[in-house]
Amino acid sequence: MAERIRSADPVSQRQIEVAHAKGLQIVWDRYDAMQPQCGFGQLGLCCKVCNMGPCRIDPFGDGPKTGICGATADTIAARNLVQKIAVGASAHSDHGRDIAHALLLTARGEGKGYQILGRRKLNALAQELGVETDGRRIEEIAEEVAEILLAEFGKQEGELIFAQRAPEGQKKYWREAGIMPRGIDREIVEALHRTHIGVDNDYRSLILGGLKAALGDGWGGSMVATELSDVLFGEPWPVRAKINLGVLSEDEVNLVVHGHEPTLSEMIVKAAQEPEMVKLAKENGAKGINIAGICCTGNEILMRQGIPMAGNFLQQELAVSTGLVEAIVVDVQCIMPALTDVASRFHTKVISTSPKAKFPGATHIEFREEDALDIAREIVRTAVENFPNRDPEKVNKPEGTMDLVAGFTMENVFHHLGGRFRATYRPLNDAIIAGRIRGVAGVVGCNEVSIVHDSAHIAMVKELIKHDVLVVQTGCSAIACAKAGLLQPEAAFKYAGKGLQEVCEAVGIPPVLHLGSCVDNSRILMACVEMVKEGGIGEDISELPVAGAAPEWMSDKAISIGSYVVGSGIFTVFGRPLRVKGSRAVDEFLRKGLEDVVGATWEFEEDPIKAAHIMIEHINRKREALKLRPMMYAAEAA
Ligand code: SF4
Ligand code: MSK
Repeated sequence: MAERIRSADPVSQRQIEVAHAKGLQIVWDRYDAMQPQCGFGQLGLCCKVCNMGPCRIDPFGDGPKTGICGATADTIAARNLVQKIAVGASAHSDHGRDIAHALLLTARGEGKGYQILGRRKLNALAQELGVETDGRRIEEIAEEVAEILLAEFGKQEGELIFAQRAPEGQKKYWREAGIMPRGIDREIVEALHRTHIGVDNDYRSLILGGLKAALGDGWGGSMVATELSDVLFGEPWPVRAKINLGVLSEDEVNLVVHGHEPTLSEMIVKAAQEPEMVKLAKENGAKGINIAGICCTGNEILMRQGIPMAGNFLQQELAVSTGLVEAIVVDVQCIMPALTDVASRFHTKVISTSPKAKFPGATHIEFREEDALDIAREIVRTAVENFPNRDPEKVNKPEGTMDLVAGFTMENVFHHLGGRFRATYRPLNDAIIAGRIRGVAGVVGCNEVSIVHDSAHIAMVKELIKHDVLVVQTGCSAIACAKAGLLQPEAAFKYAGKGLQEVCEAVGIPPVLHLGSCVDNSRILMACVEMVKEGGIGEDISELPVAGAAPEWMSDKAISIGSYVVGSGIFTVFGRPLRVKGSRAVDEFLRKGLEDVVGATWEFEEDPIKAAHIMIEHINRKREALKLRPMMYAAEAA
């Protein structure tokens, strides 16, 4: 029987067929086996908050309209959503805490192998935080910066320091709605407390509580993660690299890093480059050591070092199914438990490293920042010594890679758009004002198995750039579009509208900019701050001609990101709807009611082309409100 098309990426589609030919059960098969999925769960109407339940509300027939305790569909749907926001915000924020901790140890000389490589960023942060720099060693400055930002997690009162970076208009919205985050952890705990039985039963109040926790992620946990990763590992700079399963090498040791935190992946790259390790690889019959990334830990080392990417979320099992992977090293988030099962069919070792994330069947080599480089060496050695166990009979080398440019940041886009002597967002704002660029869209988020892998990301982004919308990306969405060739300067001539093409050509950038990992969505917030500061296209973020989207989202982190992006005034379209459709009130509050509260709303649209046009219409309305000129090449673009 012919294989169903599961992926828009031909390399992945071929590998799915290879995996099936090998008799492997992978994510698409498990999805099929799970059908039909529970409609109550999909509508957000199943409650398991207390032990009198589970309760489920019947939205259509004569069944119960409240839970046993009397909770309505509105309460249950909102409570479920808030729990998801809290989980997503906690994941990002715990990541941010780990980076701050690694910086603190490094500053104190206790983080073996790390160096403070981002001096410019450190000095800028020191200035912002009021840390004295004159006559002080870089380690002293870094220690104080890390201590101040670590204290943001446990802060009980006041307002988050980085939230002060937002334009006054946004801060006014937050203060008036009572959702200005005080401390990163505090807001997550409070959001969860609200969802306990018999606490917050007003859907509006619940959702605002969720937004407060999410804002603590975007302007707190995630922003700390991004800023301090830049301090510790250096600020990214545009870099060319290769992407897709074809980066796995036939004659080298393939060590795949998967997860999210750069503290480990950076050290693995370092260890793999050491001459003794390369020598060991040769002694074991390999030509060298090939590190490749999956998901965001890959994005981190791609952005800073141009390390190749093997793929995104739905490609993790496919990478193992090549038979080429000596070790897949995982830390936290988005790692399928099924990996160990697929790996057991090959010589591949799954190496878990986080005390927070253990996997039955994996080899656990626990990571500690204090011994980071030694542990990374042990992991690389384990992979290298596994090379002779590779079974050529089981190897299917995937063909196909794509070139991309990654490594854009709020600061260096700034540099690129402004030119060396005009470091300013003026050229971007001017291009928007003049109607060369319609606006800017952030297209981010995961893969989701019910959607043909990567298809929605690629279709949406092509439609946006065709209509002169500059696209910024992070996470698995960036990986999807990179594999389709959209993250290289040449893509402007192939796919972009004429106005965007002119700007890309003048500045030398692709029409789609890779800004990094999931936590680096904070770079998108800061780019919006800079656009407001530069002037002429809105007094606060909610007035800018910008929009956000996550067409293939699936994780709780994506829900937290969507929440803080909407909460920060950016209209956002998700592909499949949030699980709130069982409550018309909650759905309408998210899609309309939030406009008055934070200046932006959500929309849900599964068709990526329709979704792109919803974003374009939104951007057009913002342009009209700002009385900007008509688009220069509107006729051609449309
Ligand atoms: Fe049922 Fe209420 Fe308990 Fe939820 S909190 S499980 S609706 S009794
Ligand atoms: S990895 S959260 S699948 S983007 Fe950041 Fe990708 Fe989504 Fe995980």
